Formats: sequence, C-alpha cells, structure tokens
Amino acid sequence: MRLTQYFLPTLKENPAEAQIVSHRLMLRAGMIRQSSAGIYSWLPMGFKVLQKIEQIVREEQDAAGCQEVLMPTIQPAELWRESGRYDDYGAEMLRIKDRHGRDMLYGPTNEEQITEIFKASTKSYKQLPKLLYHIQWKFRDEVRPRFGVMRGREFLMKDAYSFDLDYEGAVRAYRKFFVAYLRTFARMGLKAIPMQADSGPIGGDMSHEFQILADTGESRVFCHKDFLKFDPLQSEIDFDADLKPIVDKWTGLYAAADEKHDPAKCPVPADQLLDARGIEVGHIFYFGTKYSAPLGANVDGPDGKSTTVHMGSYGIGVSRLAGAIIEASHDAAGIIWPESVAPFQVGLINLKVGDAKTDALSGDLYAKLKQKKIDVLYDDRDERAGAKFADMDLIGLPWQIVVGPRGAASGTVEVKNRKSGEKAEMPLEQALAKVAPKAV
Ligand code: 5CA
Repeated sequence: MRLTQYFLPTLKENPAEAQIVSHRLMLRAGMIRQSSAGIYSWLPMGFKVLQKIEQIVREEQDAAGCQEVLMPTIQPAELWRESGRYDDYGAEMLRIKDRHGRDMLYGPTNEEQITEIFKASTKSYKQLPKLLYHIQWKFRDEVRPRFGVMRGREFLMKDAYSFDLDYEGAVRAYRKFFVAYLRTFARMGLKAIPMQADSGPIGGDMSHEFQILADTGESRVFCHKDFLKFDPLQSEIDFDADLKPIVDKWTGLYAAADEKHDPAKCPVPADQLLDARGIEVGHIFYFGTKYSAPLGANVDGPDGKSTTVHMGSYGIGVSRLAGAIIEASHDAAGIIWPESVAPFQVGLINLKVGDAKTDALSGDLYAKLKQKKIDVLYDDRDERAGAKFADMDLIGLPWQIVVGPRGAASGTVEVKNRKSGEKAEMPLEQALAKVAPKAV
C-alpha cells in the first residue's frame, strides 16, 4: 500500500479526551474514530488489526473443535423473558421496539439465542457434545464507557457456547476453551493469566477470567511470579486428549483479582508474588442448566429419559484486545505491534521522493516485497525525514526499511527493528531476507 493513497488520518497532538496510552495511540495512529460515547468506527489500519486478532481467535477456536456460526445483533425480548434475564439485565441492555410494537434488544451476549437454536434441532445425547461460537458486535450501555475500545458500549466479542450431556462432559469442554485461550493470547504476544472469577450476570459456579498484565489495567491482580515462565505455545495440543494436566498446571499456581485476594490467606511468599494491574481479555463460565432448564433444552439420554443439557459460555473481547495489545506493547514513540497482529509487516520509507535513485530502489523493494506477499506500507510522501520517521514509529510496524540517497548510490538500505530499535545497513537482498525470513 502506498501511503499517498492510504486513508491514515494520523494526529500530531495528543487528543485531550484520551486518558490511557492505547486510546491515545489508536486515535493518533488513525486506527479508530469515535462516533458517540463508547462507539467507534474502525479506520483501515485499525480494521486490519481487528481482523488479524479475529483470525487468530478463529483459528484457535476451530482447532479446539468449535464451529463458527453468526447470530444476529438484534434479538427478540421473548427469549430473554424465558430465561428471566430481560428484567434482570437492567439499564445496560439497549431495548428497542420494532414498528409492530414488539420488544427487541441489541444483544449484550447470546446464551438465550444459541440455546434456542440448539434446542430446535438437537434431540438425542448422540448429537452431543456441541461447541459453537460466533464473532459479533455486542451492545452494553455501560455506565462509564472509557479508555477507547477497552470499555466500549458497542464492542466485538467472540462468544462460544458448549452443550454437553452431563457435568463431566461440560468440564471437558471448559478445559478445551481454557487451553485454546492460553494459546490465543500467547499468539498475540500477550501473557494472559487465568484467575478464578465471579460469574456476574452470566451466572454459574465455575469461572475464570484471563487477565493480561499491563500498568494501566482496570483491576489490580496478584499472581505467582512463575506464571511468567510458562509458555503455552511450547507444544502442540491434541484437543481430544485429556487436557486436565495442562489446566492443573495453570490453576495450580496462585492468581487472584483484587476482590478475591486476601493478603492474610495468600499462600505465596511476598518475594514470589507479583502485585500488578490486569486487563481482562477473556472470561469463561460453566453454568450447568441455568439457561437450558428455563428454555427447555433437553435431549434423550442413553437411558431414554429426557435430560437437561449442561452449558458453558466463553468470551473473548476481540475489540478490547486491540487496545490491550497496545497497552502491553508500546514506547514513548508509539505502538510496537507483535508480528502476528501487525497491520503491515514492513514500513518502507523513501527519504527523498523525486530523486531518481531512491525512487527506483524504493520502487524495486516495494515490488519485491509485494511479490513475496509481505504486507508493506510504502511511505512515498514528499515529507521531511523527521516526520516520516515519527509517523512510522507511531504506527509501530515490526520492520522499517529506509531508503536514502547515500545508500541508494551503493545499493544499500537501512533496516530497523521497531521493537529492539536495532538498525543495520545492508544490501537490498539481505534486507528482504531479514524482514521476511520465511517468505518464498
Ligand atoms: N457470555 C459471556 C461469555 S461468552 C460474556 O458475555 N462474558 S463477559 O461479559 O465476560 O464478556 C466477555 C469479554 O468481552 C470480556 O472478558 C471482555 O474482554 C470483553 N468485554 C466485556 N465488556 C466489554 C466492553 N464494554 N468493551 C469491550 N470489551 C468488553
């Protein structure tokens, strides 16, 4: 993509309304634009990141055996009356009437909707277990929408639902999501720590929230320092195998959010306890028959008797993750994207647009990168070098290749790694190999 053609409305100044760094940087890097309180448009670069996050979430859900569906954003109130949540949910739920005066709502979550879909077609235990998910916009009329996309009113969530014949089956499903979540966040370069949690309005008696550590996190969290040594991507996972050992390893160490932490009862010695702030990026729940019973989701069991299915639900804050990743990975100059979610892998800077040699070398590199299917943003603007460097650091692409008149004369370019800050002069072919070692 040529920057002269790209829609990237960056800001020079810090926007006054942004209280935390990810919100500031997302606005400054032209990723999002506020529409109204807690509701955002995603501009090309922000949308690209959102789609990359979504794709990692999707791949890990699929790997765990979960099947993707797409449910509507607008739901009928009847379903929520059946579960009893229509009144319970309170002012956070956006209620709408259609032209016939029917009560509708903009879904804050989809337990009722998915249970209705499941129940319409599943009659026998032989059709179980089933794991279904979708990635869809939600609306919650939060009292205090803030921190940009981190606590929005409209936000993108991956929500998955499991259906099993009994408690044991539901625990197996719960573990699949638990492990898939560890992998999902690790692939985004995040250290996510599962913590026992309250289940809030979703209900249920087994629940973990996944918190990533970042100074600006909304909640204070406490956990054993050894968590930082764990690597969920170390080995391949067979999701059909018994996942209890992995879950036991991750739940065996102490971790608790503030409201669950009692210093007097904490089993971890002070020198091994991490006292940090966290951002909740995922939350999983087992709630048994809380929805299946009132909505009548029953199947015939092996003994021929009608049995109410056991359910769980499993959420990931997809749009929140865009902000959370920035909170966890930035410096004074801007964003530092992990490669897996970066909007482009390479930023190519032509330092002297109009100079025949730098234009030719930059154009050649641009073509070669595209040929290798490397996503590249080519800064072909006629701007000062300082402004170009500042913008490129702000948007935080993993690699920068700088083509200047001096290097162009000898056929060399400068390659900079955004994260380490390391810079080196090298010939063009070597630069290509450096920024895209795996490319064909
Ligand atoms: N039905 C369950 C799981 S499918 C559920 O709704 N869980 S939740 O309420 O915990 O939300 C799941 C995830 O969505 C949270 O962990 C958080 O990462 C994200 N999330 C929740 N509220 C917001 C919000 N207002 N803005 C952005 N992300 C949010």
